[in-house]
Amino acid sequence: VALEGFELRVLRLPLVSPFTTSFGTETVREVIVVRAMTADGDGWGEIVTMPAPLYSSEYTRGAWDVALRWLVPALLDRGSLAPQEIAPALAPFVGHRMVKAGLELAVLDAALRSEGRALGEYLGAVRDRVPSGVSVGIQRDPGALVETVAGYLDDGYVRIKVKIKPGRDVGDTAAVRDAFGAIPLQVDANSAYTLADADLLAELDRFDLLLIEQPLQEDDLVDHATLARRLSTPVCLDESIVSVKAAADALALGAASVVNIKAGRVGGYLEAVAIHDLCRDAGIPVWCGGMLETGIGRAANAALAALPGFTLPGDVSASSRFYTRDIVTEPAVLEDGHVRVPTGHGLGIEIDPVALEDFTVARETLTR
Ligand code: OSB
Ligand code: MG
Repeated sequence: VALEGFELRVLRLPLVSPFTTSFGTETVREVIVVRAMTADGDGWGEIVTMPAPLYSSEYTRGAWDVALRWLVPALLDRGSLAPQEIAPALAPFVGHRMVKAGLELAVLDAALRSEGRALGEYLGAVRDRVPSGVSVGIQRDPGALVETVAGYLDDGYVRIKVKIKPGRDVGDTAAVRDAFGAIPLQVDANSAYTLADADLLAELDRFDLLLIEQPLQEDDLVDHATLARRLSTPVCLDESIVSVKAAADALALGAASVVNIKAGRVGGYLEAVAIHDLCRDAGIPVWCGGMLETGIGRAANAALAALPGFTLPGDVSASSRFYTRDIVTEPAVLEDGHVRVPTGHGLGIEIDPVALEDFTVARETLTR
């Protein structure tokens, strides 16, 4: 596609309720929305950084700076690029994968719209809807957690993921298991533990969890392998899987028996497909993670999660899980515990221009 410019906006979308993890609490989703302007029309993407570098080293102000100072100019210098040429064009710049993913998605959307193709079909989707899991933040106490989970089960979510941290792990998990019996249940520690906590984490084995997600640090691959041998609960990696190379290393070491795939974390939807392919060949189940996406990234995640290797329900929830008002005209909804894979051209979404404007707090445009 012939690139004419990129418009970047910082949006602030209020959350329906605070979202607390082991690394912090969010009450507003601050996110960067990308509009790729091409000779064949616009495309939309989303840079899923958070305001502070707590989940990963990336953060919104840094993403904004590196996008406008380096990555967008590099793409505009090239002039015309196919979607699969975006990642190679940006490869000289180290890291900043969420920024690369957001820019690539915007160009992908523009290219596929102009070709009249849907993202799902392009990526290799084999389903028209995907099972929907929900990520539940740390609540005031285990009783409040049970109440919150009950609401999501009522909504129809088919899998519950509970956020844990030291002091809020075994008790919270026990409360949910005791209240709801044999529901599909997993936990996510967001790197809150060390190998010294192995005995404590082994106490979770009695809850028959689908998996424990990212108990240790991003670069603790060997320690994750050691922990995995100690636990009967399958170890799933999120933060550690930053590329197809990192995924291959993790599998070779025995550091993960399940992989969470997030396009933002790995530098784009095309890299995400490569990780899917690697894991599928290795017999490792994968599922689609989330970053509290707006309707833009949420549509793309549904398409990705429809690939054949995504054999576990993902964090692909309805827009209403996080937002009362989204920036797309038809936000993702929960139907019988599933989210539909969009079939319209590109991402299959239309931006609600009024909502987009209402949530915008900063804007910058670069043109050729
Ligand atoms: O670890 O999966 C995570 C949200 C922000 C940062 C990291 C994570 C999460 C979630 C929410 O768990 C997943 C979602 O978008 O539903
Ligand atoms: Mg996670």
